[in-house]
Amino acid sequence: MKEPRYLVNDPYTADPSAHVFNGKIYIYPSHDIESGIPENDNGDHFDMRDYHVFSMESIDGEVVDHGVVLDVKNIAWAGRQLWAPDAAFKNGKYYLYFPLKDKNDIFKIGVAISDKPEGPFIPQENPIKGSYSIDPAILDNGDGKFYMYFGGLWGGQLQRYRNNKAMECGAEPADNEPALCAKVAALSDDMLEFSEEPKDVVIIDESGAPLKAGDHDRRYFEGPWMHKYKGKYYFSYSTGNTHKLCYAIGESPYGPFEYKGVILTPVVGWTTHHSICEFKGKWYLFYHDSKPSGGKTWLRSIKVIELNYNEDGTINTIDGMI
Ligand code: FUB
Repeated sequence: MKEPRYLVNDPYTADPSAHVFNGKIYIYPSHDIESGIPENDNGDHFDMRDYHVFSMESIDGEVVDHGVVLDVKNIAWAGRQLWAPDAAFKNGKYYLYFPLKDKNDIFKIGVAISDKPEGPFIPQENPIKGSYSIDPAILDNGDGKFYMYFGGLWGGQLQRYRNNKAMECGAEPADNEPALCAKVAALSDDMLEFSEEPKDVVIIDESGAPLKAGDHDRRYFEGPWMHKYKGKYYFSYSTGNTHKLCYAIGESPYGPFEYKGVILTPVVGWTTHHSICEFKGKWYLFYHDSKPSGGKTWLRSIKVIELNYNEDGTINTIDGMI
């Protein structure tokens, strides 16, 4: 697969989290809509209200839309904006994790449960205790343990927190200070809470120093993903205002992770958000761009392309414009 494939033409979709369940690929994306809200750095124009789930039996096969699987009006604690979700499977149940602003306009992370990968999903009454910011991504570590990676700057509100506590007035650190980090927390056995305080996902450079806040080409912004390849932990993410997908490699779910390079160069659109998934012996990058909507940053379309590794475990960079 040399060329990317757009997966869904209608509705607009973004932030595709792909997993293989029961031998099929399931995709859990955001559902973009035309909200009419002007574009701003707070992301108010991303005013999404529900989720669809999509599945496919082969990478070039039919993409099935399973319809609305969770609606904001059925979430008791909801304020607004259902952003990028992810899903996990454990002991016969499927869990959908989603960021949503509460009634005070503060992003928290919720969880909803289903017996089937395609939903529908029933939300819990309250968000996960101690959760904040956006973009949950779940690692099934294969040893019975599951970890959530999360966090996103600016509209995702991560800059408002230090040491898991909200601050009066949050901003990114000065350019020469360590960058803010994504967070990671192990999940409880029932998958419904954190079993520990979230920890920093530290990305270091080749000298072992944490990336600096001013290093906009490499520092973490949003959209975390974790996958394992040949026993190593690959943490990948968006650099936000420099519009790249980058990756860093570590020895454990907690890192630290050494910066290794760019997976995807900028796409048409502002946001870049992805997942990485192995299916039938090949690796794939799921991502989105705004080409089909003519560049409207809030109306995105999900795509897939094959991902290739080199012998040394580095990833070949993909051109975001193809
Ligand atoms: O889709 C809304 C937000 O845009 C996501 O949560 C971010 O990762 C960015 O893609």
